[in-house]
Amino acid sequence: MSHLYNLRMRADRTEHGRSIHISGAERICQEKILPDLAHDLCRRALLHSRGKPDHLHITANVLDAQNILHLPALPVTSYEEKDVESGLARVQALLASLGIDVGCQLPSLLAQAREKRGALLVDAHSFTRLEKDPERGVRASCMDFQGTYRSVSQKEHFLEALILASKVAHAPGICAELCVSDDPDYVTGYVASRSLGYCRISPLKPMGSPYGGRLFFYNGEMSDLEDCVRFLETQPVLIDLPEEKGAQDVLGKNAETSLTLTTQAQTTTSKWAPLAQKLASLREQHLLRHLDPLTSGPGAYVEKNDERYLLMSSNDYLGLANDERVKQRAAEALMRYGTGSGGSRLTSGSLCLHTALEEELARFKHKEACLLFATGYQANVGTIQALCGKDDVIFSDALNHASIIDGCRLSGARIVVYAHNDMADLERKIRENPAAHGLVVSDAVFSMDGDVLDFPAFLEICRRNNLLSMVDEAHATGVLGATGRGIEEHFGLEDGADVTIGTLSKALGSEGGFVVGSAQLVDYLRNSARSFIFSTSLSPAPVAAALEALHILACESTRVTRLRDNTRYFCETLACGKVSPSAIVPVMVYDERKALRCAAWLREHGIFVQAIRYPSVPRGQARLRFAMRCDHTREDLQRTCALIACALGR
Ligand code: WAQ
Ligand code: MG
Repeated sequence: MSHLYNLRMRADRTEHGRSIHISGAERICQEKILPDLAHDLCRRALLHSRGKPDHLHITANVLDAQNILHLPALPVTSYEEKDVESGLARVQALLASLGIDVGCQLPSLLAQAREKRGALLVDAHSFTRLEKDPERGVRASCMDFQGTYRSVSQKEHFLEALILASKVAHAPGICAELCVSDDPDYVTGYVASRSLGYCRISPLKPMGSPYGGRLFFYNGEMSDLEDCVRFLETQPVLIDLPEEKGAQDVLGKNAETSLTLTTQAQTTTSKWAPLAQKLASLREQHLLRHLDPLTSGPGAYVEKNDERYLLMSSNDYLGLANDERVKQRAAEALMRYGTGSGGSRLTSGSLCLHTALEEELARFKHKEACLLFATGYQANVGTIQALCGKDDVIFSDALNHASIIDGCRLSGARIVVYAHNDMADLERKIRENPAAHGLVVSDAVFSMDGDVLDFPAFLEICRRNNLLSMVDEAHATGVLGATGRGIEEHFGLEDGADVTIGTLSKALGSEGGFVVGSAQLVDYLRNSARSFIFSTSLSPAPVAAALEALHILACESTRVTRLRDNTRYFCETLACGKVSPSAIVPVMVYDERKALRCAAWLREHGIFVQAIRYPSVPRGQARLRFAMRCDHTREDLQRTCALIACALGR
């Protein structure tokens, strides 16, 4: 006779003499699938976002099939909140509706629940702790859904949590449960009870935070407490998932949506199903992004509510976005010309300010003419689309910015991607793909790696093959060259690419993009770049700000020198092997989950930096992307380097 087993997996790691929980899971299964299931759970532990375990424990216990309790799954409602604060307010309101008034104690309760293996068991009125072993907490165990086996090597947060919550809600004396995931890249949690059902709430913590926890609220008699714990820990339970959804649906990839779509909030919105499905799938893959708004403008330090952070990931390299003179000039333009330009450049939206800035930019870049765009993205897209068509070939660096890629796609040209900054590969690709008319396009400074294009070789190859050359100086303007003029100055060249893109939104502290080149090129783009023609022109304030920023840059090239000194100091202190030629210093972490953890840890220690992951960089190439500023002090940089070493070594 085939036995029924309760299979459990537990994984942890010892850090500084303390055992850290990585992952735990359990299932109830037939004997014949026990080996496969054990294999799946092992894989899950080894790939977990909390890092590699050094202890992996698998147990399987036979269950008494007669003793199994069948319970229905709780009905599901979803709440998408705008930020963590609203998420926590939702938790409070739901608990209050059950007569559990956590009020201002919520943060402290969640803090106590952190880094526990199990859940806190607390009195629903006084919030006193009731667990026998406060370090371990209480673990709900011995539960699964009623259904057939399928591979589960990725954690299915929703399904597993729903099963656990459905059991817990039926435990004697438990009146509610609160859960926040402890996975750094999963920010959802829930409040559950028999009357409320399973209320999923997102977000309940900032992206990247490794802190989560569970609380079981108890309102039974103290004499019955042991029964409650026994039920939670040992009563075998199989949960019947809602029947009308069909087992396949519930167990398939779209388990999340198929359940949430039937909740009261969403009953009539099936036209949104594809979108909800996409969101659910991003969430499952830990790729859902959240905004992280600051409460101050850019500077060496920034604020988020009452916290202060050293800003180590801003493109405001020269500290001009918050410069008093720049702001003054922008304010004057705003008062004089108003807030919006009210039209595209070719209709009524062209001001003398726009043409003044175009002349200044052309002079600064040693080119004949300039054309402004509303953003750097639009400058790339509009220019490439106007220059190339379906009979042309575009040779594009493998690591070019998304706006270049989108421009290439929109043009309809054949796109040939060459290996990153590999001029031999570029030559080879050109030979293999002869084109009557074509364009070679590259970033000057690559935004995720901080390296600089081999510009002399690039130009020579374009010239020899009679191809248009185009370079995007988004991260080069104000950064490369003694006076910040860019990649030409960096290499000491007299002449540059046929087409040069720049942006006002990085070192120049404003917003907008531009193209510089020959007068003929600019005439042509003015008449054919769709993103130029069909966009409202830049409003007066950012145009005036950029004019002032250019003026300051011309008088204060020490800003550029300081930026470069800071970069050198930072790289040497980090001892990363080489000094970045730009102001971008990637610290490679490789593993996505570890990168998220490092960034979260640095955030807790006052450093604002982003973990860059797929799809911004290839999978397995995750990194912390540091960006220098000229106004960072040596102490700022030294402290950051020391903290990075700690974060990576943890
Ligand atoms: N019993 C009691 N507490 C547990 C158990 C258990 N079997 N397993 C985990 N915990 C505690 C422990 O303190 C963890 O740190 C914390 O709960 C969170 O566990 O989309 O992923 O396994 O609707 O990270 C909820 C939202 C996800 C799902 C829950 O929990 C959704 C989740 P995690
Ligand atoms: Mg977890």
